[in-house]
Amino acid sequence: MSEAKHRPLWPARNYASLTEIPYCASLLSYNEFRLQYLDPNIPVLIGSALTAPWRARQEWVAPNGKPAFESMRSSLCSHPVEVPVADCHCKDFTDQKRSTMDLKAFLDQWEELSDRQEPARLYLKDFHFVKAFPDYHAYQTPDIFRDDWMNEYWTRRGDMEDDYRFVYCGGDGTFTPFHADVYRSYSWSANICGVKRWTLFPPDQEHLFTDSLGNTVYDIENVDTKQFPHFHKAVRFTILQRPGETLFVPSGWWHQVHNIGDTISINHNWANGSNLDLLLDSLQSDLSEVERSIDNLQEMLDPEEWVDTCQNLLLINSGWDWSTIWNMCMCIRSRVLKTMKGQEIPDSDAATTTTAAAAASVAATSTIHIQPEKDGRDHHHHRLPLFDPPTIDQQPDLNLTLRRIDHVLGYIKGNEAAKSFLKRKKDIDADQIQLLM
Ligand SMILES: O=C(O)CCC(=O)C(=O)O
Ligand SMILES: [Fe+2]
Repeated sequence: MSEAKHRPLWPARNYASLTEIPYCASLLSYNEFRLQYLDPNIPVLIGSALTAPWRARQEWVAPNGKPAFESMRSSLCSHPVEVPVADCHCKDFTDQKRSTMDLKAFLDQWEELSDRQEPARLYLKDFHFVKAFPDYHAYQTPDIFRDDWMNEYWTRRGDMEDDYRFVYCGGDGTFTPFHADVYRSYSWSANICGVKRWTLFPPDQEHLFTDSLGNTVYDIENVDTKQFPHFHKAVRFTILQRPGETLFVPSGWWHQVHNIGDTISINHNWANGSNLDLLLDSLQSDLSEVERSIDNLQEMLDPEEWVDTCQNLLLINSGWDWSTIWNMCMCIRSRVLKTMKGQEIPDSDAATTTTAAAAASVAATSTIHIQPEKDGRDHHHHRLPLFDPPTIDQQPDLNLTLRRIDHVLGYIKGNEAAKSFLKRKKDIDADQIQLLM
């Protein structure tokens, strides 16, 4: 057999020799990005050329470098838009207290504070911008980040309950508490205006910032040394992200983010074959935590009820269960197989077709559909599809991708509880169930 078959599916990840977060002033090719940062799971800060053409960089920033409040109000606030906001002065378990408000009201109060040069407390975060403004085209997903299975999967599913494409807006002093991203996904974060100070911690240091009850540090600048006596030993890197710059945040790196001055950023959570093993670990460890927390119930439930109860809780607590990773893998597997057979070549030309046309072309070759426009109308010819599928040269070798996916499917097939759960799940295709036999 060919040597490729025996190559490890994931390269070793080793952070010991890293002395600072690399900065890349010029644009990176996909292969440079994959070999130097994505596969080794190392952060990189990329210069502002990457975002220079974006509409957001042109229309959301005033000549003085502050947010272009008036221009944003006029292009985004012609109708009420409810946005999520966090109160940075109010801790709520591991997060900040969340609520929602109207976008215009948010911009108005922000501008007032900014004019008075007062620190802010409300932070507009996790705003699903593409979902709210599908025709706006504030930015284009950079080529190096387009192999994105999470957003591809949720978009192809059509119900769009979940996507991971966000806008953040916060005044001076707003911050995001210490965390690692959901599912151990990657994130990329592009600063539109303002400066962010990031502190990043390489993986596998959780024991230094988790107490005996499982609580983790909330604010790295205010750590209770009695509760977390070893926190000071954790290796960390601090970096300033300036206007236009984009940070790649690797899988499983804990981080905290502070806004310096008025800041707007765009970010995606994303995942692909390069961190699929880490996603699987993360699901497994979230599940173990759920099982531990209710292990007193196990003897009262029959085995199927026990599995279903744990999966239900996992979905509520962590936003996913076995079917999420299974369905995502199947969705990407089907797209990859079609590409290999030459049936569906993802091409950046797709970006010039209408959403309805993109939906029809995907529907013709896939069992998973992109939903056409709700009103059924054909919306002009300059629309992007709701996600930017990677071209062949914006993803690793497709054979490697298939082997990675099959590794995860194989793991699930070997796990009796996972298998029995999936066989009972209604949203798994009957022919996919065959694969579980
Ligand atoms: O910009 C922020 O406040 C948080 C961003 C973040 O946590 C991320 O991109 O992963
Ligand atoms: Fe994050």
